Amino acid sequence: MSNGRTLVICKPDAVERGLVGEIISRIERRGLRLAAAEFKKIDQSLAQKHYAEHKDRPFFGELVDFITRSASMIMIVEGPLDTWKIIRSTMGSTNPVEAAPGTIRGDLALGIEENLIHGSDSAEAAEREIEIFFPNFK
Ligand code: IDP
Ligand code: MG
Repeated sequence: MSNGRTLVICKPDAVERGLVGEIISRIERRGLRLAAAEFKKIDQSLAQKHYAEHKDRPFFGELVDFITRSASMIMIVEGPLDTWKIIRSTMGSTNPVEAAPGTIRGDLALGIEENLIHGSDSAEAAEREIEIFFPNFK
């Protein structure tokens, strides 16, 4: 398994607010690179598969509605070992109120749901999520 690739999504709020360029720019300036990208509206079944770990959480229905409401920018990001960790530290905490200044969420978001960006939370999750969104990527 390669830790050098991870899945990143600029969520619908990022596209709607015109922050996709800013987010990609921060990722690139950190020293990471895009390996694949697709701009599309995520459908219900893909959203449910992607967020399966949260299916019993009270906010699951809202989360699926949010992630499917308009287009997202879905990307494979490449870098040195533990790229998923580098992305997670660049993103900041899930709740933007707790996210450190200098992180994407800490600088640009306020909502716990509308927090702009998804990044895989382990090497195993990265592999699983890349397979969901880019099944033909080798
Ligand atoms: P992560 O995106 O930082 O990995 P997760 O716990 O995996 O955070 O949650 C997935 C997504 O679900 C979050 O990014 C956010 O959009 C949404 N979410 C998480 N917790 C809540 C909540 O308490 N209320 C509403 N939405 C939430
Ligand atoms: Mg997560």
